[in-house]
Order: sequence, then structure tokens, then C-alpha cells
Amino acid sequence: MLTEINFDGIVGPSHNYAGLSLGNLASARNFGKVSAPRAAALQGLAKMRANLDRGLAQGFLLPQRRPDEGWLRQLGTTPEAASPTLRANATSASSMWAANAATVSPAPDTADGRCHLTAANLVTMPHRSHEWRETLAQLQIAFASAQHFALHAPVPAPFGDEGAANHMRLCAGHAAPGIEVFVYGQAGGPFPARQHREASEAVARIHGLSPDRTVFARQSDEAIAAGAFHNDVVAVANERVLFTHELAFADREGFYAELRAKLPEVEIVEVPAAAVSLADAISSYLFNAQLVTLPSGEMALVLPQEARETPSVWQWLEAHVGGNGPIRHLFVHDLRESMANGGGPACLRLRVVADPATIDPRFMATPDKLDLIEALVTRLWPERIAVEGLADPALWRTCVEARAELCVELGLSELNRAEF
Ligand code: SUG
Repeated sequence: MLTEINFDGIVGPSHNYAGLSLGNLASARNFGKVSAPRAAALQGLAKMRANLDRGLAQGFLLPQRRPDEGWLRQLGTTPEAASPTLRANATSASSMWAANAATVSPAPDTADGRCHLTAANLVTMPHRSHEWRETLAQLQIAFASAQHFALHAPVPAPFGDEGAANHMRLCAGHAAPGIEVFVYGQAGGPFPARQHREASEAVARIHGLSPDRTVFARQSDEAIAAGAFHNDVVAVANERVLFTHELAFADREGFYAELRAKLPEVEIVEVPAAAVSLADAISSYLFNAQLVTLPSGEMALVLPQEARETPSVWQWLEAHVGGNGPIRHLFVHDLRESMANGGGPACLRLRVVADPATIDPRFMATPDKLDLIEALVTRLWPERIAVEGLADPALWRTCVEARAELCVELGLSELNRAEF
């Protein structure tokens, strides 16, 4: 049976605050702070466990090997010899934000009836531009069944593609054909627009999507300038519901009209700027919640605790849940470590609609497996990392070995190669 499965990125042992993401206000604000990789990974695992307990299907992607020596070698250097900037770019744990791993078009939407996944090139940010090789390697193992899945290498540079963070799917139910919405940005503001229209169009073609059921919408310049470096910071969709900030899209009316024409049952829940400013929406990550359908059929938002701590946001949410809106439940999680680098609940997961039986079970979460990962993280992940500490070879060894042991424990030692 086709189900929505959330694949969360396990936070890697090198999680740190090197301030690498221009336009991501949290990453810039927390530059130089001491990170807590162990706590970060445990926070992510607690969210996975809670979603599993809620009756949702849960998978995971493994942290990538960091520092990425293969990438440094391509640049003619090594972790020892690299400049502090290059070394930081080689050591980020940014693959935890699995929403940027790939764009996923479920089987009911595609011409050949298979679920298509295109790894994102993430070319705009150096520290993320080398994720795709291992991402693709993991996806090739997890979704190896060619009968059910088609995997694609990234769209070539210079067309920036940030994966599912700039892609939404609206449908009557997950197993029904959907409308796929690709949200791109236009360069010109103070911050880079990471998703290029050319890349979105390429992915839609590669996945064999029907133009009648595809929408290309431009993200508003205002949202990018306010720090919404990905559209999933200002809008999220689930089944027939689009939950969005009023200022998310450049041509809001035109976009809504096209959606209504293509999916008459769409329900647009718009939060007005007068109730929640863009600044509050972005700092609280209201829209970076996971909007999910519970087994009861009711929808819930899985929120970061910053949403509860932002008065305008919490007021709006309580009024919505108290009224007749489609979102019926609010679940709040402590994800402070990921949030401090600009990654909320929805950044941490990649949604795949598929039959879990067709996926390599090594990537599927169970309570026992989460226990095992939790114990290993508690034992091996560094408690703290200061940015200056990234120069320490002992730290690289700890990070590489800790991840390697996780791969072995999960039966995925084939991921233990030095280069991808
Ligand atoms: O790409 N942060 C990530 C956060 C990604 C959030 N994902 C989604 N919105 N889907 C980014 O900006 C910070 C890394 C650093 O500064 O070291 C970082 O890469």
C-alpha cells in the first residue's frame, strides 16, 4: 500500500556552527557558538520516535562521512592542509537536512508509474555542494527496486536545485495522483536564490510529470530577503491542504488560482502578515512544521518549540485548532540544535510516498532500531564542538569512526568507503 514515509537525516557527529549558510539567518546568528552534536542527534531521534508512536511510517538516512576527504582531494588538498574555510565546508553535518536530499515524485504522478527521485545538486552553498554523491549512494541502496523506483543524478550546475525543500505535492490522498508544485527564486536580493527555475523544470521533465498537473511558482523576493532561503520555511503542503504565509509567493493570487484550477478540492490555509509577520514566521519556523495525516485521518503539525515561544505564532495556532480549520493537533519538539543552524522539523525529513515493503528495510525505523542508534550516539557522538576545534585531527577521527560504527551496526558497512 502506498503510504507517506518520512526519512529523517540522522544528525552527524560533526554538527557545528561555522556560519556557512549566507541568507540563513539562524546559521549566521549562531556562528562561532559551541555545538552539541550528541544532543542534536538525540533530539532528532526523539522526533522520529514520537512520529513512529503516532502511527506514522518512519525511515532515516545516515550521516555522511565528514570531513569529506574525497572532496578536499578534488580541490587539491587534505583536511590537514586545507584552509579553515575549506575545512569547515568539508566538515559540516548539513546532510541531516534530508528535505534537501532529493526531489521525490511518487508513482501516481509519473508517466512510467514509478516513484522518481532526483538527488539535489545543492550547488549554491559550497558546504552542501558535495552532499549529493553519498546521498545518491544511499538512495540507490534504499530504493534499489527498479520496478518501483527510478533514481536520477543531480541536474547539472549552474542550475541550483535544493530538492524537496522547494517542492510541494497536493493531492486528494497520498496514493492518488497529485499536483506537484515547484517553487523557484529569482536572483537579485541580498541573499542568493538557491532554487533555479531551470532546475525545477528539468526535474519535472526527468520525472515524467504531466504539465497539466505541474505548477511552477516563484517565491517572493520579500521572503528570500527575510531569510526564507528555502520555500519550506514559509509554506508546507499535505494532501489537499496548503498551509502558507501570505507573503510566501511572488504572484499569490495567480498561484492560488492555478492551484484551484488544477485541484478543485485544494484548501489554502493562509496566515496573514497582519497576524504573524514574516520575521516571526521565519524565526519560529511555523511553516517548517511537518504537516502530517494521522492514522485517524486528522491532520497534525509537528512543530519546533520556538513556535510555542513566539506569541503571535502560538496565538494563531491555538485559534486555528480551536476553530474549524483542517489542522487538528499540535505536537511540539525540542530541536534546538538543528534549529540553531536553520533546520526545523520539516528540514530534517524527506517525504517519500511508496509501499514500505518495496524499500530496503535497513533504512526503516523501528523502536528497537531507534534504541540501538540512540545508545550508539550516546556512546560515540562528541558532546561539544567549538569551531576552532574543527582543526583537530582527533576530532575528525572521532567523527569518521563514530559514523563508521553506526553504518556497521545498521548493516550498511558498504557506506564505509572513504570516497563517493
Ligand atoms: O542549507 N543550514 C541548512 C539548513 C537547511 C534547512 N533545510 C530546509 N529548509 N529544508 C542550509 O542553510 C547551516 C550550516 C552551517 O552554517 O554550518 C546550514 O547549512
